[in-house]
Amino acid sequence: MAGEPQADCLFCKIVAGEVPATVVRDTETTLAFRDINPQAPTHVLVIPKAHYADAAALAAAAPQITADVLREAGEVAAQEKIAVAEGGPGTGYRVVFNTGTGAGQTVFHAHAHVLGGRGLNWPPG
Ligand code: D5M
Repeated sequence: MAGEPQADCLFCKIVAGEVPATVVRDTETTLAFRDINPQAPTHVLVIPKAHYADAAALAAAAPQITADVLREAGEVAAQEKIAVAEGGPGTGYRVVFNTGTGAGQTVFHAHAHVLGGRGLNWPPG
């Protein structure tokens, strides 16, 4: 059920401490940890501790936790010193929710990718 821990979910296991992760921020409702396969010098995942399959399910069921995830994405960027509003390549950051396998989602527990520390192209690949 949405919001309840899922036995077969990798990120629920990270929340439960059953799978190790390099945690950079921890709040009552969210956890932020380094991506195991970083695509940029800073690549941190921010997840709700409660289980929702993707960003849309999270937003539909839990707007406050959605806001918590977005606020924490900004806090991660500030902590990583990439939250530069006006600067050149390598400053600023991107927050991405891959949603659906066709868009690259591989873990079906909602997560925001926080990417920065290098130039980021637009449109993304
Ligand atoms: O993003 C899922 C991301 O999760 C992907 O970038 C790899 C990352 N990942 C997978 N396993 C781990 C562990 N154990 N720790 C940290 N990061 C992990 P998606 O948008 O679903 O493709």
